[in-house]
Amino acid sequence: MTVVLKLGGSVVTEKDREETLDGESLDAAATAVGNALDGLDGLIVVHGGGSFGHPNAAAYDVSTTQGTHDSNGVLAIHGAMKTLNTFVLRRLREHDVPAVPVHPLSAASRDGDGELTLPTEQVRTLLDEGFVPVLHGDVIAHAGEGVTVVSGDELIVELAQGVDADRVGLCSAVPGVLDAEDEVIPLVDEYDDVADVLGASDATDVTGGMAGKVRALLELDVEASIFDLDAVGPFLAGERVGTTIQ
Ligand code: IP8
Repeated sequence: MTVVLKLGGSVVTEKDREETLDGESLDAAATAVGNALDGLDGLIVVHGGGSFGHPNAAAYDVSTTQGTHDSNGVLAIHGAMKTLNTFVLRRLREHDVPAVPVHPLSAASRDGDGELTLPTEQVRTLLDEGFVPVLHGDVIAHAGEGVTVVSGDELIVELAQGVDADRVGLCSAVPGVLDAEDEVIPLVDEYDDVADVLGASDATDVTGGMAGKVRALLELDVEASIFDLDAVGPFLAGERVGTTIQ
């Protein structure tokens, strides 16, 4: 079983305090990954930007569609994401996960229509060789725009297709897609059914919050799940948790 797991930026960072790690949550996620690894054929981890990527992207007015040609902006956003990636790698490696970094800026691009291309041969080979590739939201070359943001949510869609993943999981700050009474909606198969309850994100988020996640996951051929930190272990063990998107 090959799994793509995204650790949301709001899980692994303090979303309201700039460039601050949520070390406890990251450690809990890394522990769950370390415990589950033997039961999987392959695992790719992707993490979001949280308080590292999003404030820097906002400072340079960069989103997934609005770009910049300012190399200072490229380095500020990419540098913050690399710093966060180093923290994530370190925690995973402390739990005996053979995690290695793959930086989207060096691999992915968008054409003039904003269409994303992410080569996945290197990720597939890393998986085959027993590594756990760890990617992250980033800035990438974008024809006509300079660079724009690529979100972790976009990456998991490309990766799941590129490596033919069996399951996709997205660990967020909430236990799933919530209805008006804050109850988890177990299954979403139509965006319009949940459009009303998908509100705005509570902190600077240049890539679309929960609505963007649901839209991205609905594009997938494989089943995807949205859940919170407590469910990472059960998800990796094969259980149905949180909201299933199909
Ligand atoms: O948190 C965004 O990734 P996301 C990354 O997965 C940047 O949307 C650079 C803001």
